[in-house]
Amino acid sequence: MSSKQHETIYLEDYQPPAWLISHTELRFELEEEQTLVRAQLSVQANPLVSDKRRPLELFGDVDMELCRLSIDGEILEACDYQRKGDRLLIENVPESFTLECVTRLLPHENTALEGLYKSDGMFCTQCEAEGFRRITFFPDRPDVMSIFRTTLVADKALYPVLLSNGNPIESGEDGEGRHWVTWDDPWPKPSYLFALVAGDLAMLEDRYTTTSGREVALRIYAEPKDLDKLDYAMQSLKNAMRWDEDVYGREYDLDIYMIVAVDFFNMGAMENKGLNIFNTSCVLAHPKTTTDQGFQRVEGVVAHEYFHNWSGNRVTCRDWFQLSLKEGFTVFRDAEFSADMNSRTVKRIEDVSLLRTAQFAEDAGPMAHPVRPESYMEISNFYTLTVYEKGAEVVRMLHTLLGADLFRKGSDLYFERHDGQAVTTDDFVAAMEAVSGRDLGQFKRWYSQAGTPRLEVSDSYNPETCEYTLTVRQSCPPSPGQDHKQPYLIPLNIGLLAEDGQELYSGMLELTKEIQQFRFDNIASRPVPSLLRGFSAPVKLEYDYSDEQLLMLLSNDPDGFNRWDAGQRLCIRLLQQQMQRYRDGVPMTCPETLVTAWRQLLLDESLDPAMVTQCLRLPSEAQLAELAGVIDVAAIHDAREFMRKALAEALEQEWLMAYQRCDTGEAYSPDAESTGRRSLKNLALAYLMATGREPWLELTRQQYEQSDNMTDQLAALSLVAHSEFRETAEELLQEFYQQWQHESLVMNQWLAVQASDPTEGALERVKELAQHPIFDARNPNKLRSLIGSFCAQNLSSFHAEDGSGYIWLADWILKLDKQNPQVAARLLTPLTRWKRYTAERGSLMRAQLQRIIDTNELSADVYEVVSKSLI
Ligand code: 0A1
Ligand code: ZN
Repeated sequence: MSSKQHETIYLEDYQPPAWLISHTELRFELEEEQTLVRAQLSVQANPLVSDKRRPLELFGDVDMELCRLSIDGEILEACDYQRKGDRLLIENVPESFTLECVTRLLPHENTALEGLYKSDGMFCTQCEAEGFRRITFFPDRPDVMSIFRTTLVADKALYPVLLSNGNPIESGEDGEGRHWVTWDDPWPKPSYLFALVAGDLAMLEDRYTTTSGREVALRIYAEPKDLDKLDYAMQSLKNAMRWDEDVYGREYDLDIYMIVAVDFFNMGAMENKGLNIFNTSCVLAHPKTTTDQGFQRVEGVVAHEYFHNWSGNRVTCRDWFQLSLKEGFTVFRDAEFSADMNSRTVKRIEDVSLLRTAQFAEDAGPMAHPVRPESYMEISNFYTLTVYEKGAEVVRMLHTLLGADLFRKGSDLYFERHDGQAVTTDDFVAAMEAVSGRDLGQFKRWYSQAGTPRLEVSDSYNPETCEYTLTVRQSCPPSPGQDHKQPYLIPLNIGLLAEDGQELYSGMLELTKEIQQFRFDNIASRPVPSLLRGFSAPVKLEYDYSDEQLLMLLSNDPDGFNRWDAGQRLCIRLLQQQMQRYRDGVPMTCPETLVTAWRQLLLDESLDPAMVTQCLRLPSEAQLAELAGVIDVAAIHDAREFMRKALAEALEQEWLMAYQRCDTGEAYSPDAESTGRRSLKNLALAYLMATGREPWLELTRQQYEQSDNMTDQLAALSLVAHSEFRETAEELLQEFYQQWQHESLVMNQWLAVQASDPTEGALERVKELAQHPIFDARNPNKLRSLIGSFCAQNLSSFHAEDGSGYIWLADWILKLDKQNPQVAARLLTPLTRWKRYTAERGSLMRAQLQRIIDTNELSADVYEVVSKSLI
């Protein structure tokens, strides 16, 4: 059994800090074998806390070596303090004093990638959420904000660049080839926003002038070989800075803004004050090595981290239960930015698709939690789709309910009231209440209740009185620890359309009760309702549409999002019918009505190719799984493959015409229009390949060989790699490897393409790839590309009947738990959903979870996820 007891932390136990740290001075002696950290903290009793006898509580990793501890110059002996787990307590300290602490770190052995570690020879840090306690003993909690001054000392030849937060104020050399730089950050910040970097880095520099005239130096650092991949991130950064001034009135507040790209990183990127650290996958971009999706991710993540400077840094979180205060708001901000830079509707479709597949599945799984969780064992497990994406939907609903102008007034008030403070989601809502004069008490249930609400909508029409009535019933299924839910305040955007598509009404309904009726007068004939326009709330909406009504909405709804959604509803219904046929052993069919509707979309050259692509993409296997009562992997896979092939064959000529139309031969550009054309071109190619006919293999191969950009090359590679043309698949995969083996990010794609190949023998292939020289099990990007893609993208192979996929994943989890618990806990997610699968598979999955929990000394990260999944 797991011998280690992991403590649960509760929101209701929150206590303000008894001790504050006004200033923190840090000195890092960075060496190859060790790093010595000297920390000097100016400590004061918190005037707002009356109990003055509370001991000074510092956090420090259990394995961190404490070399020296002193108060006002007097050394403390071991008997003067207590170390309990990751806590260090000192009793009877004066009202105000200087605490000095020296710790010894071994960054080169740090494989967890939290605290100070090495990535490809450079030193870097990751302190959110609780990484600073792996650097020194500190009140490592976000409501303790301090002014930091940091000196880095290192070998000048190996680490010519020494960076930390704020501005460099002094530097020098100390003989023996070592140099030092002191950085000063004038803004008080919580320890999770501290960062340092030391390495041999190349830099792209630019400038930005804020509206009020502040000159800001923009510097993006990377390994010298990647210097040519930084322009897009720089342009995105400047766009984001301008956008935040225009849309939120927020300016940058330091003289330098730095981004550093590192290859070893647990997440996407980190908003450390003035010194963002980025996963290379979220900052490097070049047409030859980066896909359109990659470009969009860079733009979005650069903006996200920049926006945190206000929503997260200037106003931060009181405690980690409030994580969505900064993350939900910042995701909403970056989504709106991306919508303004590209196509608004396409961005919305992409975000909603992610929410419906992954976040809804989280809401229905054992780790379901509210946007503001009530308890956790390991906070790293709560950097979730619920906190980020559903949190962003909650902010979006406030925007919808208040309207853009009041929302802006509310955000102005929030920033003004709380600048320099660590606050709660209640404070955010209070600002919105103050500017709108509304009571948002009921709305706050979105923060406290978990689960995806369900809206059942029915209607009636009286031709004599011309009255149309919508009846809406809301409910929300139970989730762990919450059996009964109270009704939510839900903004429901709708339209009413006449049968010829003319819009009779459009507006927002506010739902507050379990059952509510809305009456519309003067409606001349029975309308077709267009419901939940723009996905105005993160709910599952049910209404009994006929196929004809969906087809009508697909071609006529003025709301682009709902046009797409109508098509998806129809496809889902048809796919579910095929799944039933599959189970009944009856031949599957593809209705002519669908073929006709798709033909129209394909031939209409006036439509936006990006939108057409979204409409002609079948719902993913993951989404069909989320919608299923009991997940039958084989039925989902076969029904979807059947439909893909049927639509491929029925529209072969049209796919070819679309391909040719979009294959313009223009030079690569990542703008929305060209991206849209490439997306339709590659979708058409995918359908052509789905026919299994040789000429399309030739066309795909030609595209592979002739394309000048990674989007087209990778699309062609993955089509061939996932096809039955195994010989060509092997050949191209090998060729691609030869061409790109020195580009780490491209190799991640190469691994992911193979890991998601559903054809026979997938597990054997991924096992071999794990032995391949380019695979590095210490690099989270490589783990995500191979293990993550296989388990989450390749459902039919991962869920092989004999359970071999589950055993393979559990083997990895046990190995990774010792090395990088955060990544291990994340990769584990697919196993935790065992209750959703058919009985045999479910019990095989459960058996592997049991095997994991029966192991000694599990990390809190993995223990929390596994133990909650087994309840
Ligand atoms: N605040 C970052 C996310 C992040 C969280 C934890 C990390 O390390 C374990 C790293 C990054 C963001 O929202 O971008
Ligand atoms: Zn964030």
